Amino acid sequence: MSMPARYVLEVTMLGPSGAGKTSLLASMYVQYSSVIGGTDLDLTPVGETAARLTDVVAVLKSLSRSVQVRDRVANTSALDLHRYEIGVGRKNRKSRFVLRFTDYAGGLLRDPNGTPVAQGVRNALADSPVVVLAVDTPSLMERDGLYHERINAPYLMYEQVKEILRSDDRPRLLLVVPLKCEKYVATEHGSAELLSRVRTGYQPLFDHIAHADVRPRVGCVVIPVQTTGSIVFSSITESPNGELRFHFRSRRAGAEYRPVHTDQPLRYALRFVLNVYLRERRGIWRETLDGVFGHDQALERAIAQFADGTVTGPGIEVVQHHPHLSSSVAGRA
Ligand SMILES: Nc1nc2c(ncn2[C@@H]2O[C@H](COP(=O)(O)OP(=O)(O)O)[C@@H](O)[C@H]2O)c(=O)[nH]1
Ligand SMILES: [Mg+2]
Repeated sequence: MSMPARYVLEVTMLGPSGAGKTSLLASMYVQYSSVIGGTDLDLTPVGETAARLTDVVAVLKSLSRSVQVRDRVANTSALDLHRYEIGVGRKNRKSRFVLRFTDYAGGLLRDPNGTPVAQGVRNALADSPVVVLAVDTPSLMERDGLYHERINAPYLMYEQVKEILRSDDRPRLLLVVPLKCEKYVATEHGSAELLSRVRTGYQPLFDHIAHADVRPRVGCVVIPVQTTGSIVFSSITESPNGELRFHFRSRRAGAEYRPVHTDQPLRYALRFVLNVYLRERRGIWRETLDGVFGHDQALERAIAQFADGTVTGPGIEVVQHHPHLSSSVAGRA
């Protein structure tokens, strides 16, 4: 099944390769059925997406059972564009639209000459009302952030976001998502520390979106997500040739795969997009969002209900409020 372009909602995932972007999608998808509860919403992977995400979950589950985990396994696909499509609709009905997550490696962004793939990324970025910035949390936190610039490339990410925001003045939501963060969010103090490191580690980016010309159209939420819930960072080793290895271990013997907050990015994203649709009757998103929601009020209600499950604290924080982050009236109609 392939959806016509007018029913596609782009979500771009920025962030270094190995941060855990694909795993985030996979955990979100498998957890989804247990978190949507009584809402009338349904997610259905499109085409190959189901098999690919299921494979990733199998890996994550086996990670949870192993004692010592080596991270950053061969990243041969640094220049590939990864697309995952998930259909969204009401229960027992055909999907109404497709969320297309474009997850790609930082390597693409470094390509100055604009290969067709890099160009594809730029187009997806320009068309994304929601941009997810994945953060490799151990690089940010360990050894006082020694590896943050090398791994997370915060300036490159800043440049990307700046470029999108300069190209037009559409409202946008930036979700900053620290991953592999189990060790740091175990306590309230740790969560606060993580948040403060995120702020300093990406300060030029936050300063930029807080600028008077940009602020009115950009919302930003930091959402740490535990994609396994059971594996915690343990140590970093660096071989003589400079190869970095991040080691993780099971929280305790037999700790189970138990993701935490994988649903939150999706809830915030859908709330924002639904509000743009309902409240901004003009503007460049109009055409996209009319196609996506198609004046299906039952779907609007289902999404609004799902979006009402957003949570804040500890660790999850709206760092820049935007009116479209507030609860939608559609859920109560
Ligand atoms: N320890 C740990 N490893 C993870 C977690 N999520 C993903 N990984 C591993 O990190 C590596 C990169 O993950 P992936 O989702 O492919 O990253 P991507 O390149 O950003 O899409 C893989 O080996 C995953 O198994 C996590 O929550 N904890
Ligand atoms: Mg990936």
